[in-house]
Amino acid sequence: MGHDKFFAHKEGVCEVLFDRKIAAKRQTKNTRMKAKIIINRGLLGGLLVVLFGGVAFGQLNDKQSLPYSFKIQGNPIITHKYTADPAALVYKDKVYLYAGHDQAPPKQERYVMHEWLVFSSSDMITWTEHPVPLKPADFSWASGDAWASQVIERNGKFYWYITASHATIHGKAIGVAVADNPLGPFKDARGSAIITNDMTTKSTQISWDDIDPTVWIDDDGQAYLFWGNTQCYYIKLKENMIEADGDIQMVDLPKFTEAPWVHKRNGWYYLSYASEFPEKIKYAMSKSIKGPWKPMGILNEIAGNSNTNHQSIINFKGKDYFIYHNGSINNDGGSFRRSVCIDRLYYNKDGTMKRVVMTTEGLLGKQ
Ligand code: FUB
Repeated sequence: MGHDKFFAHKEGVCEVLFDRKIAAKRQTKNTRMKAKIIINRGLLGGLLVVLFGGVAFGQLNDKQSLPYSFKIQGNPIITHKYTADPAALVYKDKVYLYAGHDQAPPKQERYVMHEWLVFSSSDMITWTEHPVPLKPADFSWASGDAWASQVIERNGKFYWYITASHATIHGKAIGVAVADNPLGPFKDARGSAIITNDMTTKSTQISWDDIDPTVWIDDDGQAYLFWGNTQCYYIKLKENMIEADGDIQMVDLPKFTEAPWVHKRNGWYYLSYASEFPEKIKYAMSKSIKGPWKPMGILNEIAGNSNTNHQSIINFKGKDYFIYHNGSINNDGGSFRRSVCIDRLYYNKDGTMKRVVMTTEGLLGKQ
């Protein structure tokens, strides 16, 4: 699948045709596979397993009163509502998982995302969903679309970099909210977007290239904001974390689609990102946050029943985790009703990352 089709998918009439084709194809494939498994194993009413992901039997309940605690049953980890674009923050002895809420009704093949969600856990097995911490409506300049985001802590404050549609400047934009607590309340830190579409007109004319922010604070205290779609960009942030410092730089990554995520381990910087379409996660490594980045290939294959794939990589209590989304919730899961999953991530001795094995059992499986 080329990028042209991806463009079409994001805006306009072709979007629906293109995605319906994929959805229909996958639906048929999944249905066939499910039937086979049932016949072969005689597991009527039992556990259904599909390639690349689990079919969850959780009770979808979008109106669950909050806070709400639950224990994962494998993958996806959240089954009472659809969640996408996971971004995890390790703070003190907890993981905070921020995600977009996929609210498209069944059969609607488009993103409907009016809010971001937050979940916390001390062991990655039992999670609590907290009251909705942030919505595009909390940004006076935004007109909607709670697309991918990331929260990062600095000096006891929590900065939440978000993607939303801009109300007056055509296209997607990046904003930042701030809070004294990882659970919020968060409020717009600037009253304006930090990056808008009119700032990035050189390498692409698309209006959704300013999405998917990820922030890294380097050892010398300099913070960097990376983002992009089809072109990966970065900019330095001032110490206040809410203003850009200097010009926008471009990162050269092969077949970059979106979803950059930066992390560091043992002196290596890692820039993982969604590539091609449907998306797989690739990554690049560097000895400097400014690059050059050496492409290292695929980290995670196409995630089941979802044409996007969006990752978050963390180390928590000494173990490494790959957090992503797929479209595996039965019956209506798909590219616009996605679900967050977690599997273990492993490194090789030379610092390269082993390809992720997506599992239905997730963290309940053999580790
Ligand atoms: O969820 C909306 C968009 O889809 C995100 O911003 C992208 O990363 C893709 O997952």
